[in-house]
Amino acid sequence: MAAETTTQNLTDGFHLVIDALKLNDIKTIYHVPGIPVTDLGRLAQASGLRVISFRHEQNAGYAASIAGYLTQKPGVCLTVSAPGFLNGLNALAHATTNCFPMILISGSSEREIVDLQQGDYEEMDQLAVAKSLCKAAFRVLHAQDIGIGVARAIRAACSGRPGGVYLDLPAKLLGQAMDADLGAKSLVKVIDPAPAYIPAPASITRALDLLKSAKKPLIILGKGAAYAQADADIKSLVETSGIPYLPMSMAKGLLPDNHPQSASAARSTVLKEADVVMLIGARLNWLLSHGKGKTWGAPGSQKFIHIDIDPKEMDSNVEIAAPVVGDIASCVAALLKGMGNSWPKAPEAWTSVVREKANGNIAKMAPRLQNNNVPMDFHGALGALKRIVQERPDVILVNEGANTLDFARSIIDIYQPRKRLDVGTWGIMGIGMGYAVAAAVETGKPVLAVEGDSAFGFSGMEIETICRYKLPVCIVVFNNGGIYRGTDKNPTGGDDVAPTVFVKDARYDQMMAAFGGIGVYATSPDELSRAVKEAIASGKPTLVNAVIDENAGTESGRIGNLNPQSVVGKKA
Ligand code: ADP
Ligand code: TPW
Ligand code: MG
Repeated sequence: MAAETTTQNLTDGFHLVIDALKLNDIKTIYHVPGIPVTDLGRLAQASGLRVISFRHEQNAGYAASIAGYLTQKPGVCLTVSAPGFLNGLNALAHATTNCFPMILISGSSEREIVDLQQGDYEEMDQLAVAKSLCKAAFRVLHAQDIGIGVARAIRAACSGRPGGVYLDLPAKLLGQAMDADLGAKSLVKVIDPAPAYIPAPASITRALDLLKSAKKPLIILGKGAAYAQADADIKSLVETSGIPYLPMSMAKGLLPDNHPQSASAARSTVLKEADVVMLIGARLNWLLSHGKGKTWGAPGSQKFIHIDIDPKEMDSNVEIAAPVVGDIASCVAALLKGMGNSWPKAPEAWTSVVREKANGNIAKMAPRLQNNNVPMDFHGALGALKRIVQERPDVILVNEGANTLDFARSIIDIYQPRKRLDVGTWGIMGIGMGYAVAAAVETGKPVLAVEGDSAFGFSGMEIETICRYKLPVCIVVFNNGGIYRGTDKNPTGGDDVAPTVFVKDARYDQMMAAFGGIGVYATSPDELSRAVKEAIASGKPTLVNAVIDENAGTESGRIGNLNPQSVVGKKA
């Protein structure tokens, strides 16, 4: 009897971690089980958290990272020690680079043994390894500190520029007991995890003065703007100003891509000719050619307004004439207020040039998107998918590959915010299935994952996860038999195929069938279209193997120029 009473009044590390997450409104854990966190996953599920169990931690981590982007709450990934931790670490670094809030929680071995390097099971000084790859890293040693540890992790992930946070939980901590009442009192509910960061009024005036002086203004929207969820105000800013805007890849859909002010189809013209460029949640990194060079106008001919929450981002690549440091919702609201009711529209002489250029390019492209060639080319296949997304703008598009990525980005219009998820700042392969799982889990919306055959291979095993959780995900593998193309030859004439080439006529659809999903083999845009429409309507896990002409792609898609060239031998 006495023993029972004692047990009832105790809690332990396992329960405190779960209670701390729940107290802070975390609903889902992306996970791979094993020592020492198997019971943590089980108990989390028993307590009502949704635990999505993956086949590889990298995919669980990518899922957590994009859950953070979609919800503004840290996505949580839970892994085992050393190897599981390292598998998850890639995604943690990715979250940090892309400014997504995420927490990687890994179990770890005993400190006493790790620190003396005595060879524990999966021994590694994980905290030390994680530190340089994330925004913050913490370790909790005592059960009574779990509440504070989780609170610090949440604050670090969400506040300021969002990013990845590592939380190290040694095995011994999880089993540590403490008084249940004291345990409950030790938990911390994080109040206002992402405090508003109000821009200085002078910075708003400076920005508006510069904007008003512009003859050829341009707005560039980045994924920070999409993350900020200030959708109505951003739309209003663009429309009130009448300024042409360019969405970065994941900012597509903040305003519908068929918006008359969209300059996507006139990208090279606007980047070269604009005289004032207002960046909203977009960095002047490689994706924007660092704001200089031949993509842009002559040095000194362009002035920049930069809206970002991180003051260190200002002047990172070029001089910023009007830095506006603050959170995007507050900054855009302040700009709108400053513009008032009689703000002059951007000069018609400029906007009409941009519109004509864009319309001309769109018209040029249109017939190619209608072709029904067999084998399919990128335009025929993507034309079919474009028409489907037009009918179903609620679909979330996940996209990776080289040609498959670049063509899909420019061909498939997006109509709603945060409906396009892709390779992000690093241009990485492998986000596909993790993103697809999290997008379905977090939003309940249908997901369409458009994947190069190489890209798909990085996370393809998670189609079992998609089938297991019966998620409304339709994957289209653009199967051109290799990386960029399926046609490279081994110049030595040896038995090995070229490094970029895969098995001919591979049947990715049969992989899906192996797990009880629907596999479809499609050779024409019509067949592709039928299969994807059915998948979206039914919500059943589906994989369409879309046979693409193996000659159709180009080296590295649109970024072939970044490949270094050998000065000695020419490529075969
Ligand atoms: P893209 O790749 O779309 O160009 P980036 O990832 O380069 O976008 O830039 C996103 C930027 O948005 C980062 O510099 C980040 O600091 C900023 N950011 C993210 N969230 C917010 C926010 N809520 N308010 C202001 N800036 C933000
Ligand atoms: C983690 C390098 C960039 S694009 C790509 C690779 C391997 C695959 C392109 O082939 P795919 O697309 O997907 O079949 P397509 O349509 O052109 O044929 N490892 C990581 N990230 C990157 N970016 C690479 C390797 C790469
Ligand atoms: Mg390919």
